[in-house]
Amino acid sequence: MGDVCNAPTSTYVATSSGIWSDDQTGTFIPPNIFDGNYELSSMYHSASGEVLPWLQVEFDEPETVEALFLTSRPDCCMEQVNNVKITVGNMPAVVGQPSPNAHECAHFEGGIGLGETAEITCDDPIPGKYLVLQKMEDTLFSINELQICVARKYFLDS
Ligand SMILES: [Ca+2]
Repeated sequence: MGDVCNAPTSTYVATSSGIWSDDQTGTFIPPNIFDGNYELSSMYHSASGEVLPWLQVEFDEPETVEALFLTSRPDCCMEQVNNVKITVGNMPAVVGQPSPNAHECAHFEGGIGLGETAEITCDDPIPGKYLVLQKMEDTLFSINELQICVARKYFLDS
């Protein structure tokens, strides 16, 4: 998909360090959302019975999050990306909860089609080290790909 962010002030951030969840189903592990692969085999999928399933991303260094491009699984179950709260904060999340003092970027109601990509813009750009996407209901949660747009550092100098 390439860099979909709003150049030159915004850029895609690739995370090499932290991405995790409470749990997942089989091989549908959290790092699958950053592998650039949009096939069904490469999604993240929560485990059955999880309470308010969530994904957490730890940036290599603090970033200012502006927008997300979220792609759903291609085969079925679009409701698995409905009702997701997106927060950014400086403290890691505790299990099942957003990080303490995190700020809400957006509440994504969902409603996208199979394998479609939604652009989700934060109400305001939010600085932080951790991004949490949390399903606000006790239902299955899946994402195929996620691109995170952050403010480009020092872009005025270039
Ligand atoms: Ca993927």
